[in-house]
Amino acid sequence: MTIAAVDYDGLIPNNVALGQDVRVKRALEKWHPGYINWWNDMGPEGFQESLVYLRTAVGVDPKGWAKFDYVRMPQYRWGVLLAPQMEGRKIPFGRHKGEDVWQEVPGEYRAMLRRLIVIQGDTEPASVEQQRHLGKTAPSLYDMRNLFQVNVEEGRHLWAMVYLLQKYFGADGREEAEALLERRSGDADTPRMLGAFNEKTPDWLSFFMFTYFTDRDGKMQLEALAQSGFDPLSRTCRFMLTEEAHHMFVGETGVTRIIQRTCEAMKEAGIGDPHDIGKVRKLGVIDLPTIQKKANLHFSLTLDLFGSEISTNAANAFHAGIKGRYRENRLTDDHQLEHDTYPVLRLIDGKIQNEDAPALSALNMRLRDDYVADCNVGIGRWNKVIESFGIPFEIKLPHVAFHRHIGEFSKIKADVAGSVLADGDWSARRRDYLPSDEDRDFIESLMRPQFEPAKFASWIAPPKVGIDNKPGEFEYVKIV
Ligand code: BYC
Repeated sequence: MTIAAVDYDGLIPNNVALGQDVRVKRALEKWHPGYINWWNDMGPEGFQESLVYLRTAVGVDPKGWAKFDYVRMPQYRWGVLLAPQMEGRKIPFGRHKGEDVWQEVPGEYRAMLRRLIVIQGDTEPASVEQQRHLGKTAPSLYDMRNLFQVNVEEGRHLWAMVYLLQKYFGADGREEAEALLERRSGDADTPRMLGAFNEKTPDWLSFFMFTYFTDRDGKMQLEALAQSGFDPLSRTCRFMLTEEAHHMFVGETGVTRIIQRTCEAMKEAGIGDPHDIGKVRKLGVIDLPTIQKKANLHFSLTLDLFGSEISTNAANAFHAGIKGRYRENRLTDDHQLEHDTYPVLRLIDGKIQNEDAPALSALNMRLRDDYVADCNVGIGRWNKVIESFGIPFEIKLPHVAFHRHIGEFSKIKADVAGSVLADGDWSARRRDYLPSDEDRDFIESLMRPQFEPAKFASWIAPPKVGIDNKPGEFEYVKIV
């Protein structure tokens, strides 16, 4: 394995020898102003002149790939970075299993690959658009910096996909790269491609839930694409995963700190009943039942991102060697799955039941199962905090049939335990499961900025450690 040095001399930092690839270099340089215009129009609102203590990728060696420094966001060095090429890598699954990986796009899989890369690319700017208003209500400079770090890295992930489109898909790729800058999250005429990326992220609890749940879909999908027989895609996704880990850290620790603060305030005030919402809210913290409702919302919206439980697209992509399973290389079956089955939760005669389906068709379901297991790990940690205060409350993931818009359960209404409800019952109980207008208004009322170093809004505890081991009073953003 050789680690190519990153070239920082040109407009676009890269480790793909862009200097010797005049066609792609020109295409990316031509795309660059449109990207900066998009960032200025749709990236974080305000703070563009502020100095933000950001990490920038300067290499792809897992032992030391980033450096930290104050940067104005529009001057961030968005670059094209691929994980090192692995000598002799073979296609790990599907009908081409064991053949050499492809360094060029196989003609027969061109459309399929392009579609997957475009969908992946579309989510990156979408999330920046969704989060663009949050800077002005940041609960601390530490959190503001983390938001902007996530935003610039999502921008870099867009660059990663655009590089693949420009390099390997000719004129179609250039058109798709332009279209990625034209769609807008939530726009009635030109929305982003996947449902969850057109939802609002109106407050910081939503932001942390989004980075916990939705960025975790990013992790699962990138892990599946990192297995790809198309080696440039695999290498690109492998490096994106390195950055993605921080985004989920922001989500998990953000929610932990909110829970921590709520529990502390309840204890100080001698409130033992977590359902005494009125009293808890008077303390200026977010009650645990509302945190649960936000988790219900973001988890269910994110489940939709896995597509239908039974999917020919997923079967074809696996069979072709284009998109694998979560950590395919650690699985011990034949990696072809032509004779296997997988249990799929389906709606049969109005009841939710498991049914064995051909394993190839059930790959979205399988990835979703891996995702749910991964979500539960951090939730266990949230519950440990609540337990340590002796408060009788447990955050739980809702049933996978709850509040779905894609797939098997989009036709029914189910409660959080997975019982099928009549439409009238759903309308009556919806506010017990999902944030109501009053819940949203309450959370919004707390979203007041706290921009003094070392200070935090009333509803969130400080982090245990600073970014880059900086001390508590460190000024993560110098606001201009
Ligand atoms: N909304 O066979 P089906 C991330 C469409 S997140 C709207 O059931 P398939 C990030 C589907 O396109 C990770 N449409 O599903 C996180 C298809 O349409 P066509 C993003 C949907 O194709 C946070 C039709 O329904 N990456 O990185 O097996 C911040 C039938 O589809 C939806 C990827 O998703 C939906 N939710 O699987 C920043 C990886 N679901 O083609 C970033 C690439 C399905 O028939 N994408 N449809 O017109 C894929 O692997 C697959 O496209 C999907 C869907 C998993 C999304």
